[in-house]
Amino acid sequence: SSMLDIFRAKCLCFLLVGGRIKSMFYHAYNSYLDNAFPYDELRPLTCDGQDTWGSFSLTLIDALDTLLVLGNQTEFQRVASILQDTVDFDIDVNASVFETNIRVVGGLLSAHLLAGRAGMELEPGWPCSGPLLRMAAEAARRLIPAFQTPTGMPYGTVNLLHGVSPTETPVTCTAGVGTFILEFATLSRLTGDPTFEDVARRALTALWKTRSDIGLVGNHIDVLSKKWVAQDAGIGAGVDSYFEYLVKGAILLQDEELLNMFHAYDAAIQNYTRFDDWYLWVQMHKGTVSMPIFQSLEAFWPGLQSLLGNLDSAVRTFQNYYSVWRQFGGLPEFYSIPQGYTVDKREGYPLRPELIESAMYLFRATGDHTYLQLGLDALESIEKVSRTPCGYASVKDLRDHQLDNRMESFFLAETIKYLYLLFDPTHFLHGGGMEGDGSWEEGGEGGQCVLGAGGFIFNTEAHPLDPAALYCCSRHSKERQELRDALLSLSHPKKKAGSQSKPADERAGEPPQSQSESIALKPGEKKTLPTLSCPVQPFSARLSVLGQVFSDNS
Ligand code: DMJ
Repeated sequence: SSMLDIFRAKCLCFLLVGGRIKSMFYHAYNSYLDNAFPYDELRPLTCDGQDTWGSFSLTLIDALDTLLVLGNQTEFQRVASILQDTVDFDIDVNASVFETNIRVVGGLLSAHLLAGRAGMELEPGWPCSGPLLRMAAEAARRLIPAFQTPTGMPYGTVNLLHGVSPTETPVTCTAGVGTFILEFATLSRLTGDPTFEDVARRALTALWKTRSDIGLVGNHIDVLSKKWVAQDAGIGAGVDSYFEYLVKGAILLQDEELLNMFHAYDAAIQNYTRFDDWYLWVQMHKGTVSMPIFQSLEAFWPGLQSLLGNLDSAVRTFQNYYSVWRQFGGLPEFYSIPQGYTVDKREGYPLRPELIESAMYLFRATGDHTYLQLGLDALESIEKVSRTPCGYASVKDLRDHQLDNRMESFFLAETIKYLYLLFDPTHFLHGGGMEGDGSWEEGGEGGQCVLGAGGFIFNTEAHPLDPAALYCCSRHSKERQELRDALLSLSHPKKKAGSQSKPADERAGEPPQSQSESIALKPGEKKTLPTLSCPVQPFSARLSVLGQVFSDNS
């Protein structure tokens, strides 16, 4: 019956609601282009633009993949080439390492991975190379100086041109340390350059070691001394996406260590912070309640729980959060649980996505129409309260519907994307290939990467990443490495090389290595040869490559 529910939902709701969500998107998007581009954000009350998180047309980068999600290939193509021509990371700007990663690196990575589906002209070697991937790597490279600390935990801010300022504060929030593995491992595995994944893992390991005796982490840490500067432990602001990335990193990278870390944290979180399916804030060493509040950022948690199969708990917590939405027509930044009301100075709703994101996962998991109802409520309130003649404005105060002159880029990247995906449960981004378009293969001779086959993992800014692409490209880069090792051992036969480059006779008796098996094709085996960046070549072809190398060197 849940299949039937999904089918009905698609037919009835999607036809009715999908168009309204698209209109919402284009009202905001066109206003940004007309009034704010090339600034980072639109100011929806004054109809102009401003730089906020850097100076890289942030809203356009963040919104790019949403264009494709809504089916607009031509605009995706146009914008992808505008960005290639106009965005420059060689700028004297102090940028948030965290925000630049999740919005810019994440946005460009997803656009790169979806470029084939968007009908872009692909360079040979895609998805293991391509202009958007190079842009993402370039942006990430500018963040790397922040990680050069004695602990490996990054500073929160970096100057994209000059690196970390000598006067920079060493205090970073927990999420600012632990929210890199998805983007950085994707970069490393697509490009073959391990640097990104290495720094992200080093930061994660360092953070893990700082947990308290009762298994909790605080809110802000000094990345030089490893001292916890803010000791509130919870699942919301300052921490949220650290937990999200342990779970999603485990899924994307098939990494049990990350999952084990999450499970250990989860045990402590459930034990010390959960009360009646709310999650409170507690002192990280003692477990005593420090703030009995719910924060709107925490609303991602039921979605994350559903990814782990903890549906009962997810459903109950979602109900709590949805009751707050119904009370105010949005989620206030802070909500006092004992008082059942907003908290002073935190009455705003900046058009955040988290509750809609959880609704999307929970509707997929349960088929329960409660989640569609939340989607309709969100659509109605945002239209009614936030719509202005040139965009949608953050709500400054949910009590009187005063507005702020800001439209954060995540409104187009996340809020609208998740809303659309909630009502389109057979969308290709949900995976599963229900309509036969769940996977997509590179065309032509080099068509070796089957994409989308394992579904997609959304980064914390709702940019989808494709595990199949990571797998495919890292396989190819391992093969490249083997080829390099083989070349080295032939040109320096006596030089001691790594185990990968042991001569063939020494390898006899060892279990066959699947990587090398895939390099050498059996005689007569039919396998189309990929491009140079995917060197799955028969042995004879490798010899000719060797020949070229030798003659070049001689
Ligand atoms: C987004 O930038 C991301 O979702 C981040 O994880 C939290 N803050 C905003 C949305 O609320």
